[in-house]
Amino acid sequence: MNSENSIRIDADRLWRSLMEMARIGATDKGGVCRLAMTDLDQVGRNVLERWCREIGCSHSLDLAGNLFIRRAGADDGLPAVMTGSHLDSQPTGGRFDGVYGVLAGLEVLRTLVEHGVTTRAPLELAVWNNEEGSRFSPPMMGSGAYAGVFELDWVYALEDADGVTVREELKRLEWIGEGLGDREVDAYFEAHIEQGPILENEQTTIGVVTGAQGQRWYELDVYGQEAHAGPTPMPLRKDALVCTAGMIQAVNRIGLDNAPDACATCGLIRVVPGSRNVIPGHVWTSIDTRHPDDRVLEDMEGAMRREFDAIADRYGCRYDLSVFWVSPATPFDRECVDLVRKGAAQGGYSHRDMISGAGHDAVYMARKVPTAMIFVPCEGGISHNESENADPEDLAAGCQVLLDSMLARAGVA
Ligand code: HGY
Ligand code: MN
Ligand code: MN
Repeated sequence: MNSENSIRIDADRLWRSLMEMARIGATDKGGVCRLAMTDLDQVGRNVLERWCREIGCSHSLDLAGNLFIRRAGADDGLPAVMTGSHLDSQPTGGRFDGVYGVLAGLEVLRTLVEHGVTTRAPLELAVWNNEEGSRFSPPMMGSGAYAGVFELDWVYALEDADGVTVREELKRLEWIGEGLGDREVDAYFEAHIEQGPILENEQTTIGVVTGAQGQRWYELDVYGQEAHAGPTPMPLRKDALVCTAGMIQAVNRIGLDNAPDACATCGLIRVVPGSRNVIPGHVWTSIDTRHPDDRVLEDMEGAMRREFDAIADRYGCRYDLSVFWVSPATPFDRECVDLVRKGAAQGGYSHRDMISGAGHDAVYMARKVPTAMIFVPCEGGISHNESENADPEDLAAGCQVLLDSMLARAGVA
């Protein structure tokens, strides 16, 4: 590709666009908070749409609030080669998670316009709605609706912590477009920071992502008995929070027991009634488990249930463990993965095959069209953290591989 494709992306222009987008929802600690379907999410889209209009691209929305930017191909009737990612962030998110994939896609379009190159097939850049699943769970909501994983009415009824629904927010923002999942797409490539330490530790520039690991998210409700924190003797208590603490330790231990590939995280906890001098009677906790092999995830769930039975008995509590969301381990398309690997090799970038530890919109797009991802390192492997950082040269390398992969797939007129 690179032997044929001599056009190079503009690394400085990519970095400038990333830093300009990072100002929208910027936090004091150098990160961003741009929660899905908030006014700041809209401001980010306004900036992107302005940049896309400047290079003559059109844009449209679908019924799930996903945004699509399109650059016509010489043979515009062909299915599009698509790239994309997300602009929404975690509450204490970083400047690159998701944004990098969107702005690397913009840089590909800007580069082609600048060099007067038209692809044979049209190109599309997708901004998926609510990838993070922080304000409205589950994650990858927009791409999941697009891929038919989530029913649209179910998505519309999802509520945030204040009881606001997705439908209300989409209407307020005027993000309810037309169609869902029916775009003519030939292949999908997504660039993203790795969000883990492998590439940096190995001083490797490009991750050739061959698939994504499986995820199983649960909701754990533990029920004890509310009682006065003063007169209630310790042996007589049914303390739902102490019981939950034991279960959280068990979740962590089960993750460690399935090392090196398993992950297990409790990220959210709600204590009822949440008063200093009342023994908690009910505790709700989120559990996020991940592994490249779905069978191991099943085994981890069995181990959790066995350990929770014993812990609940010990503390005189009862519990309910419900499966909230499952994303099976997803292999990416061999041909598309080969294009990424070839792009990295021809660009002279060090590269290695790897599995994605995080979920991405590409996981759902892989259910619809041939899909692959391009990873670049991030500092210390840290992400979902305001200190998230990446090297401009690595970001440019990933963007160049994205350009070369898309050109190879879409052809040049
Ligand atoms: O949770 C994930 O893997 C993604 O960052 N939403
Ligand atoms: Mn992301
Ligand atoms: Mn993320």
